[in-house]
Amino acid sequence: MTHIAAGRRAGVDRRDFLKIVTMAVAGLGLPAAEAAEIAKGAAKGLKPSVVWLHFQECTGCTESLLRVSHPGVAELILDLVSLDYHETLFAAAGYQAEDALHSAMAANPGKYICVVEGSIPVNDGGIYCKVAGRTALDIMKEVGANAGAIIAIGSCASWGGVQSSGPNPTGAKGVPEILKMQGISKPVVTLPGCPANAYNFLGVALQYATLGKLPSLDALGRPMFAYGRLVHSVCPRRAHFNEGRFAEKFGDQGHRSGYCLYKLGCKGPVTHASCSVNHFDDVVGAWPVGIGHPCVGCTEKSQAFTVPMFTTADIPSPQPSWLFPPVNPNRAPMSPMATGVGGLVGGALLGAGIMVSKKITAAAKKETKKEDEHGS
Ligand code: FSX
Ligand code: SF4
Ligand code: F3S
Repeated sequence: MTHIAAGRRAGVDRRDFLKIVTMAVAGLGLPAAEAAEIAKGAAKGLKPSVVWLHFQECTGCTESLLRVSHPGVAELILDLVSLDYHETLFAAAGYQAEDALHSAMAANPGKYICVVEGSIPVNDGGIYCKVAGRTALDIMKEVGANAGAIIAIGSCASWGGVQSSGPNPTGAKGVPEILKMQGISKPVVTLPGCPANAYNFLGVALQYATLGKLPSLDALGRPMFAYGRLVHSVCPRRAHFNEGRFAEKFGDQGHRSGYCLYKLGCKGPVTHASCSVNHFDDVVGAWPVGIGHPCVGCTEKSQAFTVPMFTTADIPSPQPSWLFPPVNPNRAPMSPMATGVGGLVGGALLGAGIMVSKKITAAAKKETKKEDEHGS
C-alpha cells in the first residue's frame, strides 16, 4: 500500500475530508455506525492498489462509474485507492499497460483488489476473449490467484450476464464460477446490475480502502447494504400497486399517469437492488422504473436475460401495505397476502383488462379461503 499525507487530498482539508467521507457513507446506504470508523480509516491515508480487468462486456459499468455526479464521491474513492491498471482509463497501451499490471501485482502480492468487468468464456479453451494474446481465463487465473479480494462488477462478471443467455455460444460464465473451476479460493463480492450501480462499487471500495474489510454479503455474494431489499419494497409506484392502478400498455393513460408497471412485466417484486433509492449517477429519476420502463431484474441471475422481459413476475413475498403511506386513509387495512394480490384484485373490480399470473390467482384463492375459514 502506498501511504499519503492524511487529509490532504484533492485540495480538501482534513475536516472537510472527514465530513465528505461521513456524508458519503450515509449517502451510499452503508450502516451509519460504520461512518466514524470509515472516516478514521480514511484519515490514515492508506491506498490499496486496484487492478481492473475488462473481459466480455459493454464497458457500461465503467461508463456509469465515471458519470457519478454526487459531489466529490467518485473523486474521493478514486483518491482513496490507487488505480494501477484499467484498460479503459489508461493512456498507456501495449507493453506499457501490461507492465503496469505486472508491476502492481508484484508490488502488492496478496493485497491488491482485483475488479473484474465482463464475463469469461470457457468454450474452445477460452479463445473468444483475449487481451494481449492471452485468454481471459488465463489472465483471471494469474491475477485472481494473487489478489487480496475480488470484486465482480456488473451482471456479466457476477454470473455471465447477457453473454450467457441461451444458447451461450462462447460458454460465458461469471467470476465466482470461473474461480471455482480454477480452484482459487478468494473472497469475491458480486455487484450485479447491467450496468452495476456505481454507488454499490463506491460503497465496497470505501469500506475496503478504509477498514480493510468487505461488507456482509448475501448467498450470491452481493453486499447486504445494497441488495438487502426488493425494488418493489421501496418503489415510488408502490401505492399504485397497492391500490390496483396499473399501466396496461406502454403509452396508455395509466402509463402516462405514472401507475405501477407490474402488468408490463416489472420484475421489481423479485429483484433485490438499491436503484430505487440510489438513482443512477445521482440524476433524480434516472433508473428504469423512474423513466417508465419495467424493471427487467438486471441484478438477478434468475430474471435478467433468462425470463422474457414483459412477462409478469410471481410475487413470492407479498408485503403489508402498512409499510407505505395510505392512498385512501378511510379504507380498511389489508392483510399482508391481500396486499400482494390486492393491486390485481382492485384492478379487476375496476373492470380493467387483467393479465393475472397463475400463481397470484392461486395465492389469492388460498388467501380468500383462509379468510373465509377464519370468518366462519
Ligand atoms: Fe455487463 Fe458492465 Fe451490462 Fe455492460 O461492462 S453488466 S453488459 S451494462 O456494463 O459488464
Ligand atoms: Fe414498482 Fe414494479 Fe412494484 Fe409496480 S411492480 S410497485 S413499478 S417495483
Ligand atoms: Fe436493474 Fe431493475 Fe434496477 S432493471 S437497474 S434492478 S429497476
